[in-house]
This record gives sequence, C-alpha cells and structure tokens, in this order.
Amino acid sequence: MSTHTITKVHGRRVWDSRGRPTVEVEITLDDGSEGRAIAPAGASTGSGEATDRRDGGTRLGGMDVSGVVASIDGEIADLLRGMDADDQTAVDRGLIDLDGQADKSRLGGNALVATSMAVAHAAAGPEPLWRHLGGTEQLGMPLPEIQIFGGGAHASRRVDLQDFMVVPIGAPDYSTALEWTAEVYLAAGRLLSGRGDLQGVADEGGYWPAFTGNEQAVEMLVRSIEGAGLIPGTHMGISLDVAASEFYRDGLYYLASEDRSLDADGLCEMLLDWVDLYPIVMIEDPLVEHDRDGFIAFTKAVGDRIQIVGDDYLVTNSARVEAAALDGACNAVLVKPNQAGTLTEAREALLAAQASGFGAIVSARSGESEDTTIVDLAVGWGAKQLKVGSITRGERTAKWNEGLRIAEKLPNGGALPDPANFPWGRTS
Ligand code: 2PG
Ligand code: MG
Repeated sequence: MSTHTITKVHGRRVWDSRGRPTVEVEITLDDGSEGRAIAPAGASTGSGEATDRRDGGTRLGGMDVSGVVASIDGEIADLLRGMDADDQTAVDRGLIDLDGQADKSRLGGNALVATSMAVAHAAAGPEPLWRHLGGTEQLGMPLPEIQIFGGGAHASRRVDLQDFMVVPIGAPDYSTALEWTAEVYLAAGRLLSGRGDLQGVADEGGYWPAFTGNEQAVEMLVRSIEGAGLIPGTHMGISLDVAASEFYRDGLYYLASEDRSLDADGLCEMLLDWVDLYPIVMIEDPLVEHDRDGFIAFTKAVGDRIQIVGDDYLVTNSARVEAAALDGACNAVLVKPNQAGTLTEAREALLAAQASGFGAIVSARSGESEDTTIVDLAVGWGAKQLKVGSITRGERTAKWNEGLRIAEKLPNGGALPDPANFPWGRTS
C-alpha cells in the first residue's frame, strides 16, 4: 500500500534577498515524493514572534545557520522519519514539542517553518500545494497589496513609516491588478526621477526616495496613481504599514524624517487626518505593539471605514486574534507563517480571523527567497488578500508570477473577491 511516510529530512544553507544565510529543508517520502521550502526572515519583528536561531559569533554577522542545519539533519530528522506527511497537525505538534520553548528559540522558528512547509509540499506529491490544500473548495485569487515606496527598518529609516502600498480595489482580476500596479510603479519612477529624488530601492523593492516627510510619500503615491491614468480610491486604494513599534521610544513616537515626536494621540490624529484626506483603505500596526487601548480607540474611530491590520500586534497567533476580536482592536490580521512557526499555527490564526469576521492577509517577510509557498497558502486556504512587497526583485516577482500561473488554472480565471464589499473585516 502506498503511504506518505517521511523517509528523509535534509537541511541546507541557502541565501536570502538581503544576502543573509537562511535554511532550506527537503523532505522525501517513501513513494518518492519530495517537498522543499525556504525560511524567510523579518526585519521589523514583533516581540511575540517565533524566534529564528542563528549561530552568533562573528562570521556572517553572527547570522549563519549551521547549527540550525545540523538540528534539521539530526533531531528533527529523527523525529520525522516514519511519520505520515499527510498528518500536518501531528508533524507540527511534534516539532513544537521537540523545540519545547514558547518562542521556538531552541531549534529556531526558521528550522520549524521551513520543515513544516516542506512537509506540506511533499504531502501534495505531484499536485500543486494550493490545490492540495484547497481540496474541492471553490478557490479564488487573493487581492494583492503591493509596495511602491519603502521606509522604516527596510530603508535606513529615510522615512519613518515602513510600507507605502497600493491595493487595486477596482481590478476585476488578479492579472489586471498587477498590470495597474506596474503602471503605478512606472509612474512613480517617472515622477521621482523628474525631481532628482531617486535613491534606490528598499528591502522589498519599493523606491526609496529622498522624501522630506511621511505625508509627502502618501501624496506622491496619490500622484503616482493618477500618473498611471487610474482613479485614486476607485481603481487603487492606499495601504500603509506604519510599523509603529519601530519608531517608538519611551512613550513617544519619534518621526526622524520630520525631526518631531508625537504621543499616541498625536500619531492617531495624524493618521486619522490622512484617512480623511487620502484614499486609504488599510493601515497596519498604527501603534506600538503593546498599546491595546490605543488599538481599541483607533479601531473605534475608523474601523468602520478601513482595515486595521495587526501584524506585530497579533503575530499570527490565534489566541491574540480572538482576544482582539473581543476587545474590538483591529479588524484584520497579517498571516505570516514564520511568525507562528508552523503551518498548523498559522492556519489556526487564519481560521480565528475568519471565525471572528476579521480580514486576513497572507504575507511574505522583508527577507525572502524564490520560495512561493505563501501564494499556495493564500489560495489554498482561501485567504482573500496577499502581501509580498513590491512588484520588482526576483524574490517578489517569483510570488506574484506564481499567482498568475495559478490564476490561469482556476475556473473563474483569477477573478478577485467582490470589491464592492471591501474592506473585508471592517467593523460596522
Ligand atoms: C511587515 C513585513 C513585510 P518584516 O512588517 O509587514 O513588509 O516586514 O518582514 O520586516 O516584518
Ligand atoms: Mg508589518
């Protein structure tokens, strides 16, 4: 009888989009099926995330992963050999127990997530993972949110907010959504080079211009949408990842690019003004990750109009999503598998979001590779949104382009969820 028993587990050091070492895991089953996956890495990490393990020391800035690879070939392989790859929950529970730490720091979140994803790919066999996960469900493509300008921890803090993104809310299908985004990106490039402001690109491929402040980046985004011949707020909405924990010190938010500090009320006021002035449809992490009352107040103020996304605040944790739903803090969650550490836990966070009426955005990290597993997860799990960074650089286009291939195979040809009801998860 053909089974899906794991016979081989192999770890390998590979390189990510920041030129840092990361870990790839290859799983082989007794029927010859193979699965492979690479761990991503964040820069603006929430304190409640699964912790990556690194060698430390001086080589490669202390970031090498030889210890992680050794654990994969050693104790993780010992655990998994003989297990059924079809039982993802048992595999993931086994990994969690083997690690034994709440933050997964002993074996490392990087070891666990790469292993967990590789097992899923192996279990899918010759089928693409998205179809394997989706089963007989009516699947559709997620609505992308795509970075045009990068800032914060991804661009030497040239501006303080981290991601200035577009959301093609009026696009009928996935392919058109990417085409419109490319037009906006090109228009932004024209505008910036005309001003002599182009500095390069940030970690996720968005432009990294010499803006004089954060609001100027939002204004330029609106002008770029218009420059692409699109209507702001109709064709394209704006999404901001404030990543506020990154510029919070001693009770204040320091906007270095504007050389001024704001308290929580001041920061909220600034963002709420922007929601009135600009076609903003999503704001992520508007406040420092521990400010529960702030998140509740912000959601109360504007949660009926836009998605308020918890990233560092919710860290892909189902219990935190449930608590936020009870509190009325946020109305959407970013789902990053490596924040949780295993696919089972990431899926639990997504299910908690769906059960609570929250929006859910499956997301890549700022440190990425050619691995496209998150696209499979977004489609196969029925998440309605996907965040990958910009529409440039191979580690980003690998994912957007994989989406184009999947869209062609779907019965609806890659139609996007009904934009009339966006933002999903809005609290009314
Ligand atoms: C985020 C991600 C992606 P990082 O904050 O949402 O933009 O960044 O992977 O550095 O946490
Ligand atoms: Mg974020």
